[in-house]
Amino acid sequence: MSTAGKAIKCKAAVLWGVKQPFSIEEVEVAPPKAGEVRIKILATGICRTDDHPVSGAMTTKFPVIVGHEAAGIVESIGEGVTTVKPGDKVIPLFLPQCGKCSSCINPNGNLCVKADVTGKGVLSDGTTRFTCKGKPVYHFMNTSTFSEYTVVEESSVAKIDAAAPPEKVCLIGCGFSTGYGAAVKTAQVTPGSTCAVFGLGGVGLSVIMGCKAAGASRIIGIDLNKDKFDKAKSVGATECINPKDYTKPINEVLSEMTNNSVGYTFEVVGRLETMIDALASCHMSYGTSVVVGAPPSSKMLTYDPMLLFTGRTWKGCVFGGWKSKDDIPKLVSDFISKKFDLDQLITHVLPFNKVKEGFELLYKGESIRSVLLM
Ligand code: COD
Ligand code: ZN
Ligand code: ZN
Repeated sequence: MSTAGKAIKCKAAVLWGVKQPFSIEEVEVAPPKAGEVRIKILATGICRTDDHPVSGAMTTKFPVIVGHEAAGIVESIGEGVTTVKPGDKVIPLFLPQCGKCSSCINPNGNLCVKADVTGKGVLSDGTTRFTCKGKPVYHFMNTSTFSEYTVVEESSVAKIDAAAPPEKVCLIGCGFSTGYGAAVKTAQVTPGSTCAVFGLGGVGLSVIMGCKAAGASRIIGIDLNKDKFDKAKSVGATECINPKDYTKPINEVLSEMTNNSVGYTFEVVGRLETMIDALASCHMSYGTSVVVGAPPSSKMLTYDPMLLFTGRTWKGCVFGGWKSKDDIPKLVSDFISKKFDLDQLITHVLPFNKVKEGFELLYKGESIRSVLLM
């Protein structure tokens, strides 16, 4: 029996407040309104940002359903939707692409105005599509994927190849693309170049994969935890160093190691100190440094402007610089044609009701990415 046009009752992980545990609840998911799409989620990854509403690092309205890195199938569409249809395999987009705002129109922009950066938690008409125990439940980052069904706007969903394995390509919805794009799209790493990647978590590993795909000859991984080195080398780092093993500043260490030829550096830690270290470590005249890690909120940094005056380029990017709706289908095709391997990033696969265990693995630093199967 078709569910189109009717509310669907299903399981979702609901957060009732800051520092509260995830609670698996029965929720009601309303049918999509005009311009909206209801998706049956098949697999969703756990990203650190999903913990921000729990810890209070990100302002959200409660109760809320988080989750923003997923793959699923379109269950039904609202009036006027043309870019997806029921049965299509899709990836929800935490960074929408409306196609009309100034970022979307410019070939080099991707931070669409429809992104929910302030945590409004509602769709365009100002309401939510979820209810639980008679209360409205808020959306998160336009996606809310920790639910068997979710409703998103058409600008927040991309159709992908029907053959794509959801339990792997869900990572293309956030972590993988953020790192990989920083190298291939934002920095545009050139063949034969030397790259240095600060921070070897899942996003840093994805940066390394991007540098490798772009043909870099040397990729130096940098982390305070040497346990991260083996994985970094297996995804493409040619060598790894720990700043704690040196007394000299890390930019001098890198310059000596490479005969002063580091073309590209990436900050994938999210700390002010490493942002400056990464900037200082790229070549003074032709180097480019990309800030990938989200900076701590309301912090300013001071740096020597001579670092820029001499010729360095300092850039940042959200979601790797990709235009989500256009580029995600291409990244999925690249995955299917084995341009990169996502298995290296997926350390744990758990059933959806083990969401708490998934977060425990993240807090203990035991996982790179955990994927929940619905
Ligand atoms: N020097 C070198 N390495 C360090 C240092 C340091 N001073 N301090 C910590 N590290 C290492 C840690 O040992 C760890 O290995 C790594 O840095 C960080 O890795 P993880 O596993 O904590 O985190 P990731 O890779 O999953 O994500 C880190 C980011 C900073 C990229 C992430 O938090 C972030 O800011 N993402 C981008 C923001 C964004 O795009 N958000 C939108 C949707 S999520
Ligand atoms: Zn994320
Ligand atoms: Zn837009």
